Amino acid sequence: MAELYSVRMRAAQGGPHEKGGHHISGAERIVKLEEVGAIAQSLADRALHHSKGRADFINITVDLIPPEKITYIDCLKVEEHKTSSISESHQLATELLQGPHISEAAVLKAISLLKSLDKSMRGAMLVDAITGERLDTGDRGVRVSHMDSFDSYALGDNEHMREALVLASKVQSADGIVGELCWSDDPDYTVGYVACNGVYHRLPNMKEFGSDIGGRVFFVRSDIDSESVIEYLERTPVLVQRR
Ligand code: WAQ
Ligand code: MG
Ligand code: MG
Ligand code: MG
Repeated sequence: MAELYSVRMRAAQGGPHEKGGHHISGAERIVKLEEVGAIAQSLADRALHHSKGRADFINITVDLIPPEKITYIDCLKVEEHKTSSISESHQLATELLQGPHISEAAVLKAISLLKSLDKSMRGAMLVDAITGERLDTGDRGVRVSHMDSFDSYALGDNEHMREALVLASKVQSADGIVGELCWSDDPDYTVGYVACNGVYHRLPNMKEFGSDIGGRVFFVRSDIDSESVIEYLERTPVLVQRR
């Protein structure tokens, strides 16, 4: 099998993230050697032409993934929903997520955590699926990385959706994660989603048009060791397969 490389980009404005720069964009792919150059170029272009502003710091990292380190998972099933307001979307998100594994209180807590952000985080919050208690520390959040789809173009030509579906599929495949809530930080993109029970529920009107604040919450089972979940999400290479 051809050797695969992880190509990852993160970009900020006002200097690097670790020196207080404002996060503009992050994206990544897993590709064959001969695609590395073109993908690195397209990731750099994306950071330089982003609706959140032009990056003045761009970091691109490339590393080889040994084939035996890759985990293959199935893509979530997609369901589309229609709503006519933000409150209706948040209400529907709550109904879809709540169940035996996730309490209504935890979802309401998660929505209010996302709504009260005054700037977007780079990663996701971890929230206890029953109590709603926030489990991650610091303000970076958990950054899901080292994932791509086998056949990315089969997932459609909406880049936001393709990337979100890959990320959400990896997140739901983690042992101990039972749900996710997300909306974009891109000011012109108000579609968000919730994921649970093998389904990616697409929801319009998840935030105000023009807002550059978005975020993600991962709902975690109380009995799970969050360090091993974080290790899987941040470091284990995953390729998502069409089902
Ligand atoms: N790991 C964890 N959290 C992340 C990651 C990541 N790799 N990337 C982004 N986030 C968090 C971070 O807080 C961002 O501010 C927030 O999520 C939103 O990221 O049409 O585009 O990349 O079906 O702006 C969803 C709907 C689009 C797609 C989501 O998110 C559809 C989107 P964005
Ligand atoms: Mg993104
Ligand atoms: Mg899971
Ligand atoms: Mg974004």
